[in-house]
Amino acid sequence: MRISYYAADRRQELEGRGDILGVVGYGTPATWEGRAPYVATALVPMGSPMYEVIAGGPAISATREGVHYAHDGEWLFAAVALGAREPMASVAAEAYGRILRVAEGEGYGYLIRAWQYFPDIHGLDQGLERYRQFNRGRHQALEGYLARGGPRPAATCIGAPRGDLTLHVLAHRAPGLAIENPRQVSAYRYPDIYGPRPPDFVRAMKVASAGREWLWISGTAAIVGHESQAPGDLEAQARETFANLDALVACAGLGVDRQVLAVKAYVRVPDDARLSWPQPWGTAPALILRGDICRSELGLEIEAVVVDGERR
Ligand code: 3EB
Repeated sequence: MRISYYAADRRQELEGRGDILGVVGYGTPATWEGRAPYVATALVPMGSPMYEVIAGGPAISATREGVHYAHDGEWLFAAVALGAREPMASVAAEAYGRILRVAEGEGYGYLIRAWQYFPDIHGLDQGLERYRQFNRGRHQALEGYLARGGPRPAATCIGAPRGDLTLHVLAHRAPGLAIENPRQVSAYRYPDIYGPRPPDFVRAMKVASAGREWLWISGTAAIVGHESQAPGDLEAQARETFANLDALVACAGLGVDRQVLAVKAYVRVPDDARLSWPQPWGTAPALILRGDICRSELGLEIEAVVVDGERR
């Protein structure tokens, strides 16, 4: 598995490759000529349009139930886009339902990582914030999977400026190991002051693959316990966010040879992109995107992939 960011003008070289499991576009065109599944998100990066490429072994691509997916015998990437104007709980349930049927049907029955973007995340839908409605629908769709012992994925959920709900996931043939953060209440145990259903995700997922340990870290913000920290103070939010990221890496028990492969940061206000980044986060390939963090008082969220460099 490889994760890389490419400037959008390198599109043609990417479209010809056969090892790509999924391509995620930020500020890029709606269409794609290659075989790999493609998600055109409505999120726009700082700077110029970019493609994120998740590559693996020789990939088989297909479409079912409107889900574009590809798999390489170990990993499956699957993506779906649905109009986001209907009740958000139904849209979320439909998106997760389709993705789960496809992943389980192809034999990749374990969700590792999910990304979900949709517009107007703080808007009201039947008297409840759309993000909270999303959590209701996600939970409904995941109930059977969780009852079968399926682990919640690591996840990111960000408000986009326009467009559809896009949900894309990585699933694996074997389950990952959930890593929670001792500084934070597990999100799936949040009290109901954050909505009738808690968000179904874990703070990070660890997976053994190609002789290495892979840590997929969820979107991570300035939350300690279950409470948002330092509303309105982005520098302080950044410090708490990096402390949360460091705590997750420490808990995951990766070796000293670990390496941050890729980072994505989401900032509510474009000017807030000029943060100072501590090591090891500051030197990794990074994409900074404009997006709405799902709690309106928070201005920053950061996700990452860290790999243990020692072959076992
Ligand atoms: C938080 O920790 C911040 O609903 O899937 C981060 C990552 C957040 C994923 C999700 C929400 C989600 O609660 C928000």
